[in-house]
Amino acid sequence: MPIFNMDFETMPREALEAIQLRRLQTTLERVYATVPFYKESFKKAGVKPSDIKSLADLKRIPFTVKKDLRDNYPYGMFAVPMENVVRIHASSGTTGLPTVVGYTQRDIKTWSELMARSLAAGGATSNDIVHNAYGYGLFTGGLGVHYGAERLGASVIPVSGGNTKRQIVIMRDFKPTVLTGTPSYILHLAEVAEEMGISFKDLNFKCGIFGAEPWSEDMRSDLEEKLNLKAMDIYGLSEIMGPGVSIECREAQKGLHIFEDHFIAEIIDPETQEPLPYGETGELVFTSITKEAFPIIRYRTRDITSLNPEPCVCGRTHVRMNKVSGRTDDMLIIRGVNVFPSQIESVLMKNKSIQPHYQLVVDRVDNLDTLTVKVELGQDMFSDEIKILQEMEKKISMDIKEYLGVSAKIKLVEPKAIERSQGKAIRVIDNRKS
Ligand code: DLL
Repeated sequence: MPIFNMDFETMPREALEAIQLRRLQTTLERVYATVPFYKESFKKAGVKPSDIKSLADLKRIPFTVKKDLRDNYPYGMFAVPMENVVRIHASSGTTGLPTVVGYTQRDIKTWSELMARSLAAGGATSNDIVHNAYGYGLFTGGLGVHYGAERLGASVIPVSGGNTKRQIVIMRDFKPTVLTGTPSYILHLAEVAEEMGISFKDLNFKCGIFGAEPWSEDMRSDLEEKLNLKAMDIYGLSEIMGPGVSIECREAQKGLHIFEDHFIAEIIDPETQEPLPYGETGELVFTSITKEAFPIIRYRTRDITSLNPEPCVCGRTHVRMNKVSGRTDDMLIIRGVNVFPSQIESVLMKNKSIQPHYQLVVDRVDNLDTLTVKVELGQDMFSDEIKILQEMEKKISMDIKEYLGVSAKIKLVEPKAIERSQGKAIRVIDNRKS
C-alpha cells in the first residue's frame, strides 16, 4: 500500500527525534510567550523552555489536564489572536463545560495531511469513494475525515450520522468503497441494511476506518464479517487535533502508528504520574509540536494503552500504540475489581446467540456495588422459553466471572431494546453518581 508521506512516515528514528526536539523547543518557547496558563504552570514547576535540552527533559514540564482547559474556557489556551483562527471545534461537554479548540489555516493543512496519511494507511487511494458517517459539526470526526479524504484526492460523500435508511440507499447507489464512522453506529447501519434486505456482500466496500470510541478485537471480527471489509482502528481527540493522531496500517493491523513528527507520546502511571517504559500499560500523554492555534503540552488523555517501538512490516518507523482499552474515568471498580466496558464486550461477543448491543448499569445496594449487564438477544433466539433464557444468563455471568473476575447480573433484553447511537455509544449508566 502506498505511504502518503514517505519522507516523514519512514524516517529513521534518529532523524525523527532530532526533528521532534527542535519542534518541541519552538513550541515551548511559543506557549511560554503567548499563553498565560503555561507561563504560570512552568514557573510554578521552576522550569523554563530553555531548560529543555533533550527529549528526556520533557518530563520536567508539568502536565496539562482537562480542568485546565475548562478553567480557561473558551479561548484562554489559544496561542494566536482570533483573527488567525479559521475553525473552532468543541467536545460535547456531557461531563461539564465543553472543551473548545481552534485551528489556524496551517493547522487545518496539517490535520488534512495527517488524515490523508491515515486513510492511505488504512488502504484508501485517490480512486476511492469515502462514505463518511462520522457526525459533522462541533465533533471533529466528520470534518476531520472530510478534509483528509479531499487531501488524498478521494471522492467524499459527506453523509454524517443519522438518517440511516437513506444512508443504505446511498451506499447501494453511489457505490462507495471506504466506510468511516464510529463502530457502534456502523453496527447499526449493518443492522438496518439487513432489515432492508441489502447485503454488504453486494456493496463495494474494501475498508472501514472506525474509531472515536473503544471497540474490542472481537467487535472487529464481527464487523469485518458482517460488512465484508477490512476494519481499521483510528484514534484521536479534539484536544490534540481530532481524528488522525494515530492509525493502524493495513499490513499489520496491529497497533496504531502515532504521527510522531507532530505529536510526542508518553505513557505514565496514572497514580504516581511517573513515565513508564515502552510496553507497560498506563495513561497516554501527548504533546503537540506543530500546532499553532491550540498547542498542548503533556496533556493527560485518560486513555489507557501501551507503546510498541518494534519495527513494523509496513515500513513506517513511527511508534505504535495498542488498541485503547478504555478511559481511566470509564473504568468501573466493582467490589475492588477493575473492569473496562470493552473487556465485557469481548466476553459478550463470544456468545453467538446475543447481539453486540449492550449497556452496563452500576448501582449501589446496601453499600455494595452491583453490575448489571443488559444485552440484546438475537432475533432468532427471542423465544418465550424463560428457562432457556435463564440458563443463558447464568452462562454469560459465569463467563464474565471466569474471564474478568467480576460478578455481574445478566439481563437479556429483546432486540432493539437498547438505544442506538448516531455517534459514540453510551456503554455505562452509573447510578452511584446520581
Ligand atoms: O473522538 C476524535 C475522533 C473522531 C477519533 C473520529 C477517531 C475517529 P473526542 O470527541 O474529543 O475526539 O473524543 C476523544 O475518544 O480520548 C478516547 O477516549 C476516545 N477515542 C477516540 N478514538 C478512539 C479509539 C474524537 N480508536 C476520546 N479507540 C479519546 C478508543 C477512542 N477510544
